[in-house]
Formats: sequence, structure tokens, C-alpha cells
Amino acid sequence: MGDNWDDGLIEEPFEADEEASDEASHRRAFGEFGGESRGLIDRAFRERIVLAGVALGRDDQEEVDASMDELARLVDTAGADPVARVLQRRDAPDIATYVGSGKAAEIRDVSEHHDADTVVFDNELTPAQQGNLETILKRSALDRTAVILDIFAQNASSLAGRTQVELAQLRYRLPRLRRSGRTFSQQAGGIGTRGPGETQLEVDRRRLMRRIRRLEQDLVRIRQNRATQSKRRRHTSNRSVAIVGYTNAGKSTLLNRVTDAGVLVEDRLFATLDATTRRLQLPGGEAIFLSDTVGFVRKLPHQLVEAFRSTLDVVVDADLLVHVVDSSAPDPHGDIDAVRAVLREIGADAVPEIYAFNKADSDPMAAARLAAREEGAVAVSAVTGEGIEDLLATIGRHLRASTRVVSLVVPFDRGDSLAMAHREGEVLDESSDEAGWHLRVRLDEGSLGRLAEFASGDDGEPGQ
Ligand SMILES: Nc1nc2c(ncn2[C@@H]2O[C@H](COP(=O)(O)OP(=O)(O)OP(=O)(O)O)[C@@H](O)[C@H]2O)c(=O)[nH]1
Ligand SMILES: [Mg+2]
Repeated sequence: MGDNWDDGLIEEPFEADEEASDEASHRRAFGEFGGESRGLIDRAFRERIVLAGVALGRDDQEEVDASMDELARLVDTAGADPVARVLQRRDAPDIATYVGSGKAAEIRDVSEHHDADTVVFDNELTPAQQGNLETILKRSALDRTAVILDIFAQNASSLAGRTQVELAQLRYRLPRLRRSGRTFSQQAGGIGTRGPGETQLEVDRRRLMRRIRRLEQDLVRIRQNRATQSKRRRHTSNRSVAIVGYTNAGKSTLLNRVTDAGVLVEDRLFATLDATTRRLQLPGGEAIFLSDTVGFVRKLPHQLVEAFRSTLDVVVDADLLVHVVDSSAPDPHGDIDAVRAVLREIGADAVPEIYAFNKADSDPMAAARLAAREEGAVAVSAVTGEGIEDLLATIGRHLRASTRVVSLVVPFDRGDSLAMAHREGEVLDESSDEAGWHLRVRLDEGSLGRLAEFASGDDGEPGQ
């Protein structure tokens, strides 16, 4: 039912001219970090992993359990086997070891008993805590962030996705570089070589920082390119709708169901990392842009959210969010809260949202019960198609009733209209040039009518 909107919009934003040689040199650089070149979790065999969690202060037991269940799924997705869990309750994290040294010794005994290679902590560890824990545990200590980064690295395929993941990984590694046995093997050299006293660690660190700067520049270009694409989209009268939700909820299945997007669907976490946008005609006749996006989890690491800003712009800029929830999941409300927390973090919490309680085929009672509790929610099955027509009609109704984001150019002699845009709408972006003030503003239909004469839509209209 949808038609393709691919040329120029979804393609990779730029040719990576030096990419090949640069990647090769990057790999060489990483070779010198010893074991780190193979990623954080060794997949030559299935590692055995002990999971460690700390409930802090008033953390509720159910939440802690749900978070540990999720960590177990993350570890499994990363390609390793969780073999035991150790839980602890504390008022506050221990500064040196997070869990406290007594508990760390207990975790070491459990790891020895289960012959585990690695301990994964559900809480974010500082580099110092990680180092101290490894000394006590006598095996590697990772945190949730490292596991998520590892999965992202396995799943990234587009240039933008790979760039974003690599940047997040390097930012994670930089403060964790440690002196290895080779550290002082480099002697002082002559002109053009490193100076006296410079250690391998410093060389490694500088090389990492150079690569980080390079990736940051690449991402700026990717982001600018995305901004141009979405500006072109905004210049059509089509509204944009973003599908958001917890990972594995069925977001890609839904996009595939209503368009011929052909996005990869898999029963695994974070199968999708890139936003895919397709044009789609609603039953009422109006066309929209519908985007599939990366899934969220509990405690999604801040640096990943940061690195994925350019992908997440499609969510921030949307006129409406379709929040897909797996109704058959053990804790759908917890999943919803986790998604809402990330939406807040990226500044998309003000975008109107409707719920699609998915997988109604596998748990019809749960889907119906959940949908009944939320205004305008729909129980659907992206697999069987049940409820999908209803969902599309609901999207149409909301778009007609709700606000929309438009670009305006207001001439300098129309200060009254500028004031009106500020008074009646939410100004998202403002700049000026010789033509006047350029605004990107969220307006309801009434204000839109009053400001219609300033709507800009003349350049880059793709003629849809
Ligand atoms: N029974 C049932 N399974 C579904 C439904 N929708 C999706 N699934 C399954 O759920 C799993 C995840 O589906 P995806 O569409 O990849 O989920 P996603 O939200 O895009 O996941 P990520 O991209 O990994 O965040 C797949 O095994 C799908 O076949 C549904 O309506 N009913
Ligand atoms: Mg997906």
C-alpha cells in the first residue's frame, strides 16, 4: 500500500573517499591494543558470564529483576551464556569497586565455581571501578554499556551506523586504556619519532583521540545531510510519523506490514540501528512519511544516545510518534517507561504519541487490556495484520487534530506575525538572512491558517 521513497532520501549521505585506507590503518592501530581488537566479548566460543546487579536505596525488587532479565538477554544477544546471577542491595555504590570488596570476592568465588570467563555488571562502572574489579575478580569485568556497544557493533551495517557505533566505542575505551606489559618497551627515538618519556599508552591515547575527532567530523557531515533530507521532506505537505519503542517490539515488522520497506526483522535485540523512511498513503488519502527507528532498552547508555543523535533526529522532528509495545512481554509497563525515559533524554517527549499494543496474536487478552487503558491506543498484530487499518485511521485522525511542524519565512516588516508564531506555536529553530526570519515552528491548524502566507515550500520540493 505504501510506495517507495528511496531515491536520495535514504541512501548513504556521502561517499567515504578515504574510507578503505583509513579503515585499514584503523584496524592496524587497534591491533596494537592487544586483545581489544577483537571486541569486548570474545565470540570465538560462547563465553560463560556471571551477571552482577546492585539494587540501590529504594530500587524496587521487581524493577531490579526486570533489569537483570534484560541484561541476560543482552548478554545472550551479544553471543555469550549467562551462567549465574549475583544480586546485592546497598544504599550507595562503593567508590572503588561499586559492589564493595567483600561482595567482589564473593562474585569471584561464584565465577570460579561456574568456570566463568567474565563478569557483567548491570550498573555503569567507572574506569577505575572496572580496573579494581578486574584485579579482585581475576577476570574481565564489563558493564551493561559495554555489552550494548558490543551488540550495536555487530549489527551496524550502514556507514552512518558504523560511524556512530565506532565513535561510542572509542569514547568508552579512551578513559579505559591501561598500561600493558608493552608500555615501556618503546625507547626514546630521534627526530620525527616520539620524544623521550612518551609511553605506548600515550601514543595509543593520541591515536584514539585522532580517530575520535575524525569520526566526529564525519558525523557532523552525516547530520547536515540528514537535516537537508528532512528539510526536503518538510517542504512537502506530508507529515512525518516515527515508529518508536522498546527493542524487539515489532517496529520493523510494522513498517514492513504497511509499506514494502523490506527492513530486516529478527527475533533479537537491536536488529535495527538505522532509521528507514517510507512514504505511505493513509486510508483517508493523505500521504505521510513513516520511519522505523532504533529500539530502546532500560538504562540505555548516555554515550550511545549521544552518538545516535543523527539517527534519532527523525524522532525529535516527527509530527507524531507511534509507540509500539510488545503486549506479550513480561513487563510492558516497564518497557514503556524505559522508552519514555529515552524520549525525554533526546527531547522528543513533547511530540504527540499514540500506542500500538503489538503481538495481539500471541497475547490477545494482554493487548486488549493494555489498549483499553490508554486513550486512542490500538491493539494490533503486525504479523497477522489485525488492527492495522484501525491504527492507520487513528494516525490520520491524530494528524488532522494535532499540531504540525512547518518552516516559515517572515519578512522583517512583519514583526507582528513573528510575535504570533512565538505566541501561538512552539519555535524549534530560528535564524535570519536578507529574506527575513526563518522559523521552524510547531503550530496547530488554526495558527497554521493564520500564518499560511509565510510557509516556505518553494525550494527542493520533491514533487510528490
Ligand atoms: N507473534 C508476533 N510476533 C511479532 C509481531 N510483530 C513482530 N513480531 C516478532 O518480533 C520479533 C521482533 O520484530 P522486529 O520487527 O524485528 O522488532 P523491532 O521492534 O524492529 O526490533 P529491533 O529493531 O531489534 O529493536 C520478530 O521475531 C518478529 O517476527 C506480532 O505482531 N506478533
Ligand atoms: Mg527493527
